[in-house]
Amino acid sequence: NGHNSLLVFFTGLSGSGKSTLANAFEERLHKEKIRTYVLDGDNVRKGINSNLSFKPEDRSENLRRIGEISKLFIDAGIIVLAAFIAPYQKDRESIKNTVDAANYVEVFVNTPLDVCEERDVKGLYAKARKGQIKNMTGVSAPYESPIEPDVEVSNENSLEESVDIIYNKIKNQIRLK
Ligand code: GGZ
Repeated sequence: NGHNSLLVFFTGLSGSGKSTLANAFEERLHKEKIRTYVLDGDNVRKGINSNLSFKPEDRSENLRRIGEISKLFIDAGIIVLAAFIAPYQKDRESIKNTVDAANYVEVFVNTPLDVCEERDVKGLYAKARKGQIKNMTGVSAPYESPIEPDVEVSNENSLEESVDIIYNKIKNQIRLK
């Protein structure tokens, strides 16, 4: 009856909808009685990673720790849903190696910058444009789009559609074992 544990890693710009999607996907898994844990900026950057900034080296260290934390949850039989910008391909690859490629599903939340910037939920883009925040992804720091994501969704998909797309992608992985 056990299921394979996994890391479903949501990458995309600030405001792309990663956390919203991770939380909606979690609800879907709970309906199937699957145990999950959501990792995002709210519980990781405010806690264990509160000493880290948005410089490239600190983003890498943020993501290294997220990979190691995910590995522990996977060992405990839990499906991890992680929502982080993760702008560098090399950091995403490191995470994939840490948890093992077989346990890693990459979801590219490909909402364009202009849409994210239009939303600007936290006002960060406006501040970045005025030079009040440095290293803002998409404005003054890079975002390297995933080369071969396992799943790609965007603002053109409804939340329900996106959840279905991801669920269809992983359903075989979580039922076999
Ligand atoms: C990008 C920033 C920045 C800068 C603060 N650049 O939309 P949010 O607010 O709630 O989520 C973003 C979060 C990004 O943290 P991550 O840990 O996901 O980034 S990374 O994977 O690159 O380490 C955003 C907020 O932090 N935020 N300053 N300069 N996002």
